[in-house]
Amino acid sequence: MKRSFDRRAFMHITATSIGAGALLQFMPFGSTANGSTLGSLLGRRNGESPGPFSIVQLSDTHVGFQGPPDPLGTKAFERAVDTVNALEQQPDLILFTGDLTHDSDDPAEHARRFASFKSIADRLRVKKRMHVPGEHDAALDGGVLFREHFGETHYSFDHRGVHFVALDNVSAGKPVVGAEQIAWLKKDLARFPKTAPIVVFTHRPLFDLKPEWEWFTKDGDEVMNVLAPYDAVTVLYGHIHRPHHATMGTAHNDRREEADSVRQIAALPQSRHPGDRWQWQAEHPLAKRRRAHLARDLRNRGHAANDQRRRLAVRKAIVIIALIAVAASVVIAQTPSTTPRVIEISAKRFEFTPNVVKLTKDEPVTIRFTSTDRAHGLFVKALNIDLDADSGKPSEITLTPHEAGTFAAICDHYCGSGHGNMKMSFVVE
Ligand SMILES: [Cu+2]
Repeated sequence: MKRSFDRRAFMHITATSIGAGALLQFMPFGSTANGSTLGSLLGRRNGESPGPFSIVQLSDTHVGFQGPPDPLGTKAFERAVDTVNALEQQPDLILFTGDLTHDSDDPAEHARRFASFKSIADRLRVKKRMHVPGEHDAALDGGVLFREHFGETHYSFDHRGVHFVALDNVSAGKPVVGAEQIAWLKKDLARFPKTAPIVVFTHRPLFDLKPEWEWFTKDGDEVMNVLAPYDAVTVLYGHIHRPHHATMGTAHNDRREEADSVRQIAALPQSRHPGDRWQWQAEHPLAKRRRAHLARDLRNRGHAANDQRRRLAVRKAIVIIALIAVAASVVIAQTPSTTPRVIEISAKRFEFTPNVVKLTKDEPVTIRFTSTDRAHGLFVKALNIDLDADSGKPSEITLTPHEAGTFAAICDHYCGSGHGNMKMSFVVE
């Protein structure tokens, strides 16, 4: 018999900053009729009855990084361990959302940093600890050292009736989850009813928080589409340090980071007013995807969404996509067939040459991207530039910018500890 459940009946999650990270409290509403029915169903499936519990999320400990502007280094992590150990009610489990270690070009030194992370973490009273890698742990060696210490980079497990999913969006070297892992996720979730509470934890945000700072996951939309049919999904992530951090990639040990990322979850519903949505959508054609995505994201965080409004929003998004497609084809049809100007951009650790490129509005141009040392990326979401180059392997794209402005470009292929500052800009006039 098919039953319909109140989507909010089962699980309520509250997040509190504990200075060192975030304390998340899960409260099943077993006392309501719907809540207890779902609770016993999940209990049968998982062999474990749901009950109230708490977890702690810690992130970006960057063990091995020491020096200005972060003189505390691993001491900050040691303090976090003390803070969690001092909690009167110890959490059931601790989730680490990546960048456990700071990378080193010397694999032996990086291995020592993993060992050091482990010995500090072992002082935690909570023994059930789960990890996902950050780009500093796994982007340079494809996750080899991480696997040696913690096992697979993506996996799932159940705890007290909640299904936890660890996703890896770093070890490909780029901010992607990848088709193989998405197929695994689909299969993993297929055995659960749509009402099952799910917690996904990963390093980078799965939505476009700030793509120009690499605060996003390229195929995050595809992941969200897999999660969208489920009614109670929470996504936890690390990676971002603070909302207005200008020198991302350096002040790594600020433990407030986690609380900030959780607070963003709490703050996001403000954007749900239809007025905000439309303003946002009008800002740039590419924002339509981001907006449709955010609606799903919010819904997945357990906020009740009005079904009708949601359907309407989806229809609007489809209409906008269709209109853009038509407009684009008209532009293509009218563009005279001239050979576009070619602009060469060369990359090496950790700079682009040139680092400012001027483009003319409505003039087609070919960007040819080369590297003189190792794999790098050139990524500007607003201009649709997404190129990769390795030594001796250039790539190119021809495009026509239709909007004036300055657009920041990043290297989105993790290339070492100076990677976070590897930027350039395109000025369209
Ligand atoms: Cu690079």
